Amino acid sequence: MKNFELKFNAKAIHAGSKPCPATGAHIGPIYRSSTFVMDNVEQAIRISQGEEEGYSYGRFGNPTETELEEKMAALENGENALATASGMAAITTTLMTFLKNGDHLIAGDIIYGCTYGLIRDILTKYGIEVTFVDTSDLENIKKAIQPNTKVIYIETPCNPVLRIADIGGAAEIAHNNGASLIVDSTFATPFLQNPLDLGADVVVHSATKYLGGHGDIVGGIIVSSKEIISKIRDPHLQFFGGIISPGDAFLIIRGLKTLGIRMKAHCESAQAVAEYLEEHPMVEKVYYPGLPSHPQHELAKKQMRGFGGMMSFDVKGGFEGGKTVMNNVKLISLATSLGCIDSLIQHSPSMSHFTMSKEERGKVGIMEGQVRLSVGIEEAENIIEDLENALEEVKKLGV
Ligand code: LCS
Repeated sequence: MKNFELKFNAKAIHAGSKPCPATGAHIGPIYRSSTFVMDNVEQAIRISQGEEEGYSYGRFGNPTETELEEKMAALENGENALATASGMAAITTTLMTFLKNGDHLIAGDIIYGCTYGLIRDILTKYGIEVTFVDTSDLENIKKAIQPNTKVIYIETPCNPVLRIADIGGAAEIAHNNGASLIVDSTFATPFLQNPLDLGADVVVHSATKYLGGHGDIVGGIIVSSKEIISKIRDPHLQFFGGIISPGDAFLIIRGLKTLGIRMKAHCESAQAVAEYLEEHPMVEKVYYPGLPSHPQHELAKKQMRGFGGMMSFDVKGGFEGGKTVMNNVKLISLATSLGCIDSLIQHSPSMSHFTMSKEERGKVGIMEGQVRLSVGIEEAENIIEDLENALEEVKKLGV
């Protein structure tokens, strides 16, 4: 029989998943168990010393978690993966594995607000030096390199203004200077980009978003080489303890099986919505990598296989204009988070980026009235009709 290479959906459905070995149940069970029974003490010793593969305690690993990790490793073309309690657990555990007192970290100046807060307030407390730069220009990264730079951390596309960083270029700078590149690829998902293929050392995701896809779990994933994952798992995740629950791992596994078809629908609707908004007289600016007006549109075309479901836009009338849109949509929910099957709208300064001060946000162009839209898989016509009605209310403000 000839071997064949699995395409994205086939991988998402089959990688890591198998029927229950005990009962033959088609869908593997959720292994709800905090500990695992040993045959004898000799086996307990072999497992604890890594001489035998096996499960011993829930915080060290669980078969449902393994199924998720194998699936994500396959989708990101990584050797191994590690599932965590949240995207933030994935990020903190990875950064704490790579960095120690006296090291220097270069991070994007526009990234998810809690990641920004973690780096600015917590890592610096442990003697880690930090430089925030606009990572959409490789020159800024080059200029920030110091002899003690150990990590370059980028988010691409970035939250909330969808700036794109050149993953291959950033990896080259990192590796020429003895540093590692960590990429938060939450907005892209493995359907649209594979950072490890472009040279990144580690890719992290908030699985709460597109990977789960249905807004019913909080989780995170780290994908990398076997060696790096094993360092992050043992001892860092084992000691920090931010593991995923088996029930949440199961829902992410289920979500991943339809990631490909969902992402296609997100991309298609988002492109139509972005084009509509860009033409609207009450909208000042649209931030979406699928628009030729986006400053890194060409890079996005090269590095990604589509432009995703996320966008931000500035409404005429500043805060009043943006607020009027967010308070008048009906189909779209006013809620933070993103990547759900249903469309969500939010006020970035007060919701996803509350940890940044007004001055910090102002410096990097997160406008006070800015609206972020996570375009769901509803038909674009309906999303546009909802926005049209809300934008009519902005016209009435006379701005
Ligand atoms: N990375 C990115 C790019 C994110 O957008 C988020 C959360 C995280 C990491 C953290 O993941 P979590 O721990 O929440 O699973 N972004 C959110 C947002 O924009 N609104 O609410 C959460």
